[in-house]
Amino acid sequence: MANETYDNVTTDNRDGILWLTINRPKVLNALNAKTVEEIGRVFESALRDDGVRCVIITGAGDKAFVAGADINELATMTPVTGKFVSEQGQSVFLQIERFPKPVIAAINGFALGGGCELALACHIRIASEKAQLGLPEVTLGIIPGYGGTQRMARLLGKGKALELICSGDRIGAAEAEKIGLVNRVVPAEGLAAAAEELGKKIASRSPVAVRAAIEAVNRGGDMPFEEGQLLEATLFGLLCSTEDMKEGMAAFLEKRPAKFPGK
Ligand code: CO8
Repeated sequence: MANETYDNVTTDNRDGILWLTINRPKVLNALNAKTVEEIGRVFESALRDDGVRCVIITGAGDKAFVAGADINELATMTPVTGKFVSEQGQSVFLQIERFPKPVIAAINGFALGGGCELALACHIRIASEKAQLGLPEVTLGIIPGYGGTQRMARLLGKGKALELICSGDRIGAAEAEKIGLVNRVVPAEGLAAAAEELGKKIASRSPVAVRAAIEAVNRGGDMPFEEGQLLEATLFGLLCSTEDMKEGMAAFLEKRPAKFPGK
């Protein structure tokens, strides 16, 4: 991670919590193709880095998480480049969703279009009370292209997703929490601490168990129920062979905190 250089994002590993900040504040952190490519590289590098236990994604400045794909770039797209750029983003966002360590979106402001889709790809979303979320693509004559039609419908149900996607409406943090689009809303000044506290808590749990939980929920959710249950049982069985399982059980029985080796 130390050798990587990025133009449009910054990274900062604080005690195993990797902060990934989308850093194009002049355009409210809009995602151009280069930024999406850099996000992908950060995750590739974080995957191999044992010093990273959790990733928190946020936006630079106090106004926006990410205000969408970069409309300057979108405006020049042809059918061929549009499909390519959409697929490139979909593959990076899938990399985030399938990341084996927890990924938290700390939504510090506008999370619109591709920005809302980026938050949807994260495992957990915490929003500042100043956040505004939405998928306004239809106001531009397009639809979400970074997995938003699929993830929003799976998270909120078809009816609510179609209302938001087809109206293009922005909603505030409180409404987003009410419908389940974000897990929790906190005061703006407490957002970083809340995200970090949750990240640290998850990082203190068994890494192999957390990894299996993410896989069971994500992959299982895309399977018929019985196959999802089979995946769950198989992962459960696998965990019974781990040092983490032995340590977790022993620590409970010995009435001490567990120290998971992550194996
Ligand atoms: N792209 C490029 N520039 C942007 C974007 C964006 N998404 N959002 C804001 N900016 C720029 C503005 O143009 C402005 O630039 P300048 O200072 O040079 O005029 C600067 O950021 C500040 O923005 P505003 O002055 O507009 O700030 P306001 O506080 O008045 O408004 C809003 C903030 C409401 C967020 C407003 O900027 C806005 O509506 N932005 C666009 C939101 C949007 O429509 N996002 C969806 C884009 S489409 C998309 O994300 C598709 C994703 C899938 C793509 C898949 C295939 C590639």
